[in-house]
Amino acid sequence: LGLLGDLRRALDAGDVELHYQPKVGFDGHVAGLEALVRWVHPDRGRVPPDEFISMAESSGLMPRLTEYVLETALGQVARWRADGLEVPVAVNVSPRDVHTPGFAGAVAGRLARHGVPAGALQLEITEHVLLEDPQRAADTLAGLTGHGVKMSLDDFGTGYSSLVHLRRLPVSELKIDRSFVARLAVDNEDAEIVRCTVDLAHSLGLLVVAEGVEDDETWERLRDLGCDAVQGWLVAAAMPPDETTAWLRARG
Ligand code: G
Ligand code: G
Ligand code: NA
Ligand code: MN
Repeated sequence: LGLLGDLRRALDAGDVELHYQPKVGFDGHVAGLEALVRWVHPDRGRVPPDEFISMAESSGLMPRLTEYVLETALGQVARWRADGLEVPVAVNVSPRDVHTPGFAGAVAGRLARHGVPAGALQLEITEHVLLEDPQRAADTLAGLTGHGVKMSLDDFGTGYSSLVHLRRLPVSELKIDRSFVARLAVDNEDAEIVRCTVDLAHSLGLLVVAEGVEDDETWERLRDLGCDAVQGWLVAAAMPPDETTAWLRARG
């Protein structure tokens, strides 16, 4: 498959981009930015992330992709900080990464090299990290939080979400999957699911971010349900670095 080799070369050449999507509180404060990879293939054009991420996952290229994303994101965070913009950035990591021996120490090393405090980095994981070797995963996550890195549980509510996972994972934030958020304003069951998730998360001391917020009505419902922050096209889509800088400055 030529696409895999092309991705590997693009990573080596620095031809894969990160875009950044804001997470914003209901009072307007910027809680953070999520880094999202973007790859424009020279012949095929834009390749959907879902496509090349699952390819990287199944082919063994994921550690290289994550290393690239962490390096790029931390470099950007360091530049923003030097310019007085102190916004935390979230990087998505895959189960494969969490099971890579030495991952926690490697992340700490990268933070140190970039002169970025651990509190400026967040890692988004999914419950899939507990599928393979829950103990190894728990140890790695404990190592990361021990270094001061904040963990966020992504796509909550999809797949096989369970309370056991919530209890076992040292996360400080829970992201409600956009499949529940999308029809929140028109579907009572989705609204109830979101309400229960917010209450559960809060009772466990977690912050709640709703993904995929596209309209004002959904924003208002989430605010009324006590959600802490939103992410979605209503606020901003993922933006290239320069546009993100301008967006952050315009926000004050
Ligand atoms: O914007 P969007 O199409 O980028 O994202 C599609 C999917 O790809 C989402 O599930 C998102 O979490 C995932 N994704 C985006 N960027 C990264 C990344 O850098 N690493 C990993 N592992 N997943 C990512
Ligand atoms: O799995 P993860 O939650 O990281 O996926 C994020 C995905 O959701 C990305 O593909 C991103 O581009 C997309 N996304 C972000 N905001 C919105 C939104 O408001 N609506 C929709 N439909 N997708 C969104
Ligand atoms: Na994510
Ligand atoms: Mn998600």
